[in-house]
Amino acid sequence: MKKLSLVAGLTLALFVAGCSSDETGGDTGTGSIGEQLDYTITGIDAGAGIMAAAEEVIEQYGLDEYTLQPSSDAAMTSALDNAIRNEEAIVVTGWTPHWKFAKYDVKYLKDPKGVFGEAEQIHTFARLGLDADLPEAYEVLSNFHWEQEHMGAIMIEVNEGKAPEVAAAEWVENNQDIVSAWTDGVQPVDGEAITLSFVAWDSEIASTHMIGKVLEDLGYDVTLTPLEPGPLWASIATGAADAMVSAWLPGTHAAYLEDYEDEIVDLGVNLEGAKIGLVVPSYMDIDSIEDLLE
Ligand code: PBE
Repeated sequence: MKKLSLVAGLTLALFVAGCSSDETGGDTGTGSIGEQLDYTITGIDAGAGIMAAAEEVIEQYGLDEYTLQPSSDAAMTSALDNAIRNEEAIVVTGWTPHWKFAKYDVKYLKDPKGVFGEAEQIHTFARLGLDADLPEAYEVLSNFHWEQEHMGAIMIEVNEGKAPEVAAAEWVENNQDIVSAWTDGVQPVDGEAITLSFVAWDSEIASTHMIGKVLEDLGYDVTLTPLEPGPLWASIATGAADAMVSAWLPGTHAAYLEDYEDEIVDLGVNLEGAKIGLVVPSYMDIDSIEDLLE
């Protein structure tokens, strides 16, 4: 039975692949890669680290004719969705973990000059004095460390339409073995207020709602505040927010860290092996950022 369905699945896959190349082959357009792309890189919010990195890529690879179009995570993924439906050329600023790699057949363009850097880690940062003011939260936030697949599981649920607080709560409930490693031995609290700031990137929506729920279960009155990237870092430095779990280092947010280093506390890495780059649908016949010059 298993074997049969595998064969059927393969046949279907071949059939679909066959159809699409017959019917839509050439829809990626004629002309140079640049022309097909309208010399546009679809970006996200202007203050995101990946936008600064992509501007650097344009400069270092001599992609002078290209424009980096700012938008948002939501607008970028909807442009990607639209292009893939029509099998058109598109290049976006992309990162991992992100549900787009589960949902679509997309690939990173190679970055031989290494402008986007190697693997990134996501760090947790707190405001000065949080350890004294909210020691239980400080401990949980310091302990917080999870895997890409965990963040990915919440992201996919949210992408499929679940409210972030619901997807996060379900994940926390179903993964008490992981959560308890962060909360073991930490005393419950009695309604103290804590504010976590974040940016509405899908990855950070998932992580912030998840850790917010963990703190709520411990007894905190949790407020989640969405901000732009600059204000996110400033909120921790000024103490307007207590903590954030959205700092991509060593590369993506290096400039923000440099600005605020002395006014914030690094509670360590909460996720490893993150990555940023330029992402295209796999049907595009290019492999490297250099191919954008073709
Ligand atoms: N990101 C997701 C962010 C960090 C998290 C890659 C879009 C950025 O570029 O700043």
